[in-house]
Amino acid sequence: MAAGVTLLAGGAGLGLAGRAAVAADAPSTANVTVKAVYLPPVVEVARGGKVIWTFDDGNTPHTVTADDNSFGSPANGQKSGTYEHVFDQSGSVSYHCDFHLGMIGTVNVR
Ligand SMILES: [Cu+2]
Repeated sequence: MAAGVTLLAGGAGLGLAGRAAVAADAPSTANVTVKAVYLPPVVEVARGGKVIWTFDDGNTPHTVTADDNSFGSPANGQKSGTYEHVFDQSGSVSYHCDFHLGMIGTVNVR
């Protein structure tokens, strides 16, 4: 396996002349804050990467529920703490909150 898989967030530090040809420039971890909306609503991770959602909306519970039900936080909602999921397949996965219509997000897996 090629060395050089880094944990760079965002694009910082790219452009090195000798950078290994890793499969993706996408970060291996992405963070989403769950308030009245998902912030940011669209994130990108490399295949095998992880998204961490942090619930931070006071007494209002939310869920992180894949539209195709391939992943999901507890169905009764979560008010604090985190939920995380590792994405092993490339593609785009949309998700939503079971409690709030229009509260939607997308994970793009490279
Ligand atoms: Cu919600």
